[in-house]
Amino acid sequence: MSSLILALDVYERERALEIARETADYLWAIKVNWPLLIGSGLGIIPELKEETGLPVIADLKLADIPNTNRLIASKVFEAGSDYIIAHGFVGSDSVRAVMELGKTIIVVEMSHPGAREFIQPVTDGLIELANQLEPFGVIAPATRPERVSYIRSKLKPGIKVITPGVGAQGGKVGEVLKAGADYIIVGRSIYASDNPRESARRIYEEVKAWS
Ligand code: BMP
Repeated sequence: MSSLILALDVYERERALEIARETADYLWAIKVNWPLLIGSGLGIIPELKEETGLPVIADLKLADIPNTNRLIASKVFEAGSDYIIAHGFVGSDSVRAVMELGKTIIVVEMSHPGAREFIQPVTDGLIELANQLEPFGVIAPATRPERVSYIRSKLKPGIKVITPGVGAQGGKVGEVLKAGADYIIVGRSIYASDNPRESARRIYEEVKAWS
């Protein structure tokens, strides 16, 4: 089974469906974020599932009070999303509101440089939150493999480590898998390349070689 997740950050429905179709053979799941949801609407979720047969992760990075998180997550799970990504820093009640409705991934540390300012100092608390709530998985930064190892070492074994930041942000497949990542998220290096299918295939082969 593939461990590659495509971050399908395009606006247009047709383009999203075409890229999904071309790359599906090499993917474990497709991640949809605000660009695609704003550009194409929630209806893109069941369309992607029907087109590819793959799970869909809605990367909403929910960060609201429990009631609002619940109002949003219920519609997105109803639309067919298999997983929702939520922020942990808003507290366990807000995350629990999402987890009660479906499989959830908690952000414990982000991949961009600015994550060092506020998120990294609270990563330990977010790991503790994840260990207490036992979500499907957590987000950890492929751009900092040493942090992926650290997060993996502190997390309960069953919780998956899902790592964005490979490719365009500088993260390397081999390093992040060696550090303990279960899944790799790749966006621009696939969807913005001249040949998304070939780019997905190459990354898939690299993941396979390191797994
Ligand atoms: P790209 O490979 O083009 O950099 O895309 C990465 C994807 O993962 C984007 O959808 C981004 O919003 C998401 N992401 C990230 O890059 N870093 C994080 O810490 C968390 C994310 O969800």
